[in-house]
Amino acid sequence: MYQIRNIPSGYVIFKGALIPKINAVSLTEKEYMLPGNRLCPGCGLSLAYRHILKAFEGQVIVTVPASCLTVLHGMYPVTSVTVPCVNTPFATTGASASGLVAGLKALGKKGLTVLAIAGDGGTYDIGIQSLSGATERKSDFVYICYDNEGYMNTGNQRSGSTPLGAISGTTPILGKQQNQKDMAAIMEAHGIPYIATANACYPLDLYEKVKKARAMQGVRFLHVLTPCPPGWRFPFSDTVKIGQLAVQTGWDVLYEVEGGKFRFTSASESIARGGALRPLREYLLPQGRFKNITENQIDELQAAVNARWKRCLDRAANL
Ligand SMILES: Cc1ncc(C[n+]2csc(CCOP(=O)(O)OP(=O)(O)O)c2C)c(N)n1
Ligand code: SF4
Repeated sequence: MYQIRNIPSGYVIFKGALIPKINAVSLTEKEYMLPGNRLCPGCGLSLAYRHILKAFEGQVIVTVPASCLTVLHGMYPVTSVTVPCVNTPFATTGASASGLVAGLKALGKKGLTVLAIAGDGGTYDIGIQSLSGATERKSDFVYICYDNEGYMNTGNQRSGSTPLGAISGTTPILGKQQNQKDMAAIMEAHGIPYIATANACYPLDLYEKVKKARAMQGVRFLHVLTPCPPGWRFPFSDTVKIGQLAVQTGWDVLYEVEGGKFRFTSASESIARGGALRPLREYLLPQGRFKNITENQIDELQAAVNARWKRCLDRAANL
C-alpha cells in the first residue's frame, strides 16, 4: 500500500484517500433517488446516481436514453426519482440536451441545469455524433457518461468501452479482441471547459466534481466508472472493493481538467503523491469476465495502464 507524504491544505486522509475537508459537511442529507428501484443489488450506477442527484439539489432536468438508468427511473406513472426526466431515443442525448437548454431559454427559466446522462453504449458508440455536435455548437449542459463497460440493459453486448479480454454476450469465448476508446480524451479534444473522471466507489469525489460542473457554463463532461456485478461477474457484495481496486491499480485514474490544467484527485492524487499502483491483475482476476484472458493480454493492458499513468504524472499541475 502507499503512504501519503504531503497533505495539501484543505485536505484530509479518509480510508487511505485524500479528500477535500469540505466534503464531510457539504453532502446534503436530502435524497432525490428514493428507496426501491429495479436495478440489480450492488449496482454501481445506483450509488453514483444518488450522489450525482444530491449535487444538483433538485435544480435539474435530466435527459437519458435507453439504458439501465431508464430502468432506474421507472415506467410512467411510477418512478423512484424526484426530478423531471426526458427519455430520449438512443442516438439523440446531446441533441435532446441542446433542445432542453434552448427551451428553457425561450421560456426565460433560470437556475435549472440540464443533465444529459447515458451509458457507455449510448456515449462511446451510438450517441457520440449527437454529443460531439452539441459540444461543437457550444451548448450549455452537463454530460455524464456512466461506464459499466458494456450494453448491460440488453444483456451485456460489447461496447467501445468493453476492455480487451473481457467476455461479453457478443464476445462469449475469447473475450473482446480490441482495446477501449479513451472517451474523456476525445471530449478534451473538443476544447470544453471541464472534463473529469470519477468512480461510483469514491462518491464524495464524484459529488464534488458534479457540483463544480454544475456551476460552470458550456458542455462539461464527466466519465464515471460504475461496476456492474452481473456483467463483470463478481459477487453483488464486492462492488466497492472492485471499484476501488480499479483506482488503486490505475485502471481508472481520478482527475479533472479545468481550463486545460490537469489535476489528480482523491485516491489517485494520494497514489501520485506518495505511492505505487497495485498490479493490474489484482483488479482483473477477481472478475469472471476476464476468466479467459491470456497472459499476453494482461501484459498489454498493464503496459497501457503504466503508459497512461506516466502521461498523467507528466501533466499534473497539483503535484
Ligand atoms: C436505437 C436503439 N437500438 C437499440 C436499443 C436497445 N437497447 C436498449 S438499452 C440498450 C443498452 C444500452 O447500453 P448502455 O448505453 O451502455 O447503457 P447500460 O444499459 O449499460 O446502462 C440497448 C442496446 C434501443 N432502445 N434503441
Ligand atoms: S445490469 Fe449492471 S448496470 Fe444494469 S442494473 Fe444490473 S448491475 Fe446495474
